[in-house]
Amino acid sequence: MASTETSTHCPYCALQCGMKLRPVTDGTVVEVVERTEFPVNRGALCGKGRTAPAVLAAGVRLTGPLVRDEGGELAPASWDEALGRIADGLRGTRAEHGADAVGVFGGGGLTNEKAYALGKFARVVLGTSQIDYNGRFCMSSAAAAHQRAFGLDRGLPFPLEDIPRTGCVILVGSNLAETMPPALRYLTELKENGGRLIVIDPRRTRTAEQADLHLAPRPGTDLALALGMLHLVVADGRVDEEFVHTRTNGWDGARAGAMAHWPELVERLTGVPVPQLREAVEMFCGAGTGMVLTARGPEQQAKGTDTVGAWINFCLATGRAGRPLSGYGCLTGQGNGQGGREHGQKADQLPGYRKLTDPLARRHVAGVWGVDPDSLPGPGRSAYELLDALGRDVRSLLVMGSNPVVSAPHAGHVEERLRSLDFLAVADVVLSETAALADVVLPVTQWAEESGTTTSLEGRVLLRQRAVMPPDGVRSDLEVLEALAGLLGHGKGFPSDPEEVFDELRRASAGGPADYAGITYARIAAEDGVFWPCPDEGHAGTPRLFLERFATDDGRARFVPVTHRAAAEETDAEYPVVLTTGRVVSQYQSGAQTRRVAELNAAAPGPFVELHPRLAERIGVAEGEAVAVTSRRGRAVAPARITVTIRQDTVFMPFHWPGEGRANSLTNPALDPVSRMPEFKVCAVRVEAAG
Ligand SMILES: Nc1nc2c(c(=O)[nH]1)N[C@H]1C(S)=C(S)[C@@H](COP(=O)(O)OP(=O)(O)OC[C@H]3O[C@@H](n4cnc5c(=O)[nH]c(N)nc54)[C@H](O)[C@@H]3O)O[C@H]1N2
Ligand SMILES: Nc1nc2c(c(=O)[nH]1)N[C@H]1C(S)=C(S)[C@@H](COP(=O)(O)OP(=O)(O)OC[C@H]3O[C@@H](n4cnc5c(=O)[nH]c(N)nc54)[C@H](O)[C@@H]3O)O[C@H]1N2
Ligand code: SF4
Ligand SMILES: [Mo]
Repeated sequence: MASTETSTHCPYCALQCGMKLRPVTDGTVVEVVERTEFPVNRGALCGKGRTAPAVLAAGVRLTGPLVRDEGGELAPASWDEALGRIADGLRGTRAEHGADAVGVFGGGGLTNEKAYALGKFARVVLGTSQIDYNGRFCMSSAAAAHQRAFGLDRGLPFPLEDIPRTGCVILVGSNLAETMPPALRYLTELKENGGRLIVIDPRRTRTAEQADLHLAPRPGTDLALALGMLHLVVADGRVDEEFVHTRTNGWDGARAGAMAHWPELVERLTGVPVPQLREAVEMFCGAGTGMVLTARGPEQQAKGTDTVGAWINFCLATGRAGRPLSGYGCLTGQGNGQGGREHGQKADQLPGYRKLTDPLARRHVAGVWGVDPDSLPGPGRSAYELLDALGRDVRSLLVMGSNPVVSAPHAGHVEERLRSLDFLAVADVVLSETAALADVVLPVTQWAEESGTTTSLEGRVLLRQRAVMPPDGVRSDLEVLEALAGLLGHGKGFPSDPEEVFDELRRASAGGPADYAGITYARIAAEDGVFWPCPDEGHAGTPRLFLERFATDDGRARFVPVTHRAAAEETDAEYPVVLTTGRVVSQYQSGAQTRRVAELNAAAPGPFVELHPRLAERIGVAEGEAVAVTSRRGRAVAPARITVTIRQDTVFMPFHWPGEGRANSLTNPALDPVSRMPEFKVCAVRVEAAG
């Protein structure tokens, strides 16, 4: 039956595991079949990928538009009525309050084609500067640090297959074993090859259990930790002077920053003993090659950009960058987290990773779009700032691919802002908590029902292919944008065929930092994906960046001088415990999709508060009893999960659930000054027995 199997990729995370889909007739729409020949995951999938078809079922997903009726209830409506209401809503706001009173909120799960079309729709049809997306909450700090140091942002500058062949990996705040299970193989192979693994995480996670050395800093102190390790590199004479001299600029400033962070101070700030710091430096520098990989732990902090910058400084000083089997990389998170930040749904950006403020970039993209460069708006607000402005400066909002009621920081406030809008439209595959607040909900097609490209954490552009026809009553995001553009006076320029959109994206990206000009659907299918930049069809693509030169004007990497600073909110007598947040293996993000899958709910049925036995004893709770967690912004209650694998001064909550156990009722929306990333990973709380 091979002819009926379609090769595609998982709808969830940035690993973008390859899979095949086979139509079935027993009520389920398709079943997942192993795609062993795809090199990244070789057929392996986590439970989320394996069960993804469950969300295609009619009883689970949206199958027709909903419009809020006079009684205030969401009721079934025709597509004409729903689209007409949206066009009226957006047009009305624009007429009354100006173009910038209309906002757009996108998602890093959207395909490249959708992200591109959404950015173009905002700038050309709505004429608004107010567009941003949930990727701002994801890897924006690493992206900003990449740009600063290397002149280019591609999460991993090398393919995953290089990891097992390096000498030592430092994994900072990544729980790969739960967030990208099939990728754990790369770390297992590293160790089989004699390589060493250091994991830095305040919790002894399933990932940390694999490590040769686990450092458990207090949340929010990674910047001090990285500086302390660089201090030891200098003090021990381990700087790669030759590399620093020939391939970098700015070492003196970075060196001075590190020298101010002597190990004893770092021990006091982080709680990591000096001997462990030394051991880590010796392990890393003792191996001939090495990589530092960060994920959300160090990045989702109000100093995330500087923290990643400190790790990049560490790599540059030790000569572990821009060379084979060495380098700094960020493990991007969402399905199209990489591509989603390249093609224009970000507030300051045009396709091809061009800058909205660059006159040449504006002229090029305006040329492809057939508009006057001066008609393109300037940069808008970042994601949290946009959500915070709702109901005030921004009065109508279109959401495509995000569920901020659950996933945004200070979510109680964000929910209130969403409710205060004059008009809210949400395109989603399910009735998410955000969609439930909308005036109009549009049901859209899902990954198995449409084609499109995503760019994985490796910078590998991949093709998802349609395996089944969508149910009647459901339209694709591209069809939605085409129809809305038409109603708003732009009958041309918004094709709904993904390949046609991709061909335009290729032209718009041509010559830009993320150049897709040479990538075609046919090539991707034939070659297991193509790594950007790929400027022409004769170009092989670029799996490895920076080996000869960095992407700066003079080809040299830039050290950035950084110094440690406190978290935006430190603990005190009233809020004496640190809260950090993150993920569990069986739920995805806001849970909008995975909370609708029985097998996943059985494995991860609800929120919890992870805490150390000493803390549990102090507040008088036993395993499974309700714990109330209170911050300056709100309160959440969830059962205790008591474990010695977490620091005594820290509690952890996953953020996948709405309602009483919503972790984001508590989190602090303090923003990084460069990336505008909120501080999801550290705030001060009080914990008590709730019984
Ligand atoms: N199962 C599952 N997989 C996913 C997702 C999902 O929702 N569920 N989401 C995808 C997406 S979009 C993303 S962004 C990735 C995220 O992937 P990860 O970054 O691996 O996930 P997190 O659980 O957010 O955070 C990782 C670790 O950071 C640690 N941490 C907390 N605070 C700190 C700190 O201050 N410093 C350090 N060093 N570590 C800290 C936490 O204890 C946690 O173990 O996962 C992707 N994969
Ligand atoms: N406390 C805390 N909060 C966090 C984090 C954390 O670590 N701690 N992590 C942050 C991170 S890294 C991220 S990435 C965000 C993610 O947070 P969200 O943006 O809420 O992510 P999802 O749950 O993936 O939301 C995607 C929504 O779009 C829908 N959807 C899926 N595919 C499509 C599509 O193709 N088209 C359309 N129109 N809709 C689609 C889904 O059903 C879902 O409702 O959460 C952030 N929030
Ligand atoms: S690891 Fe990520 S891409 Fe792979 S199956 Fe799981 S969710 Fe899907
Ligand atoms: Mo993410």
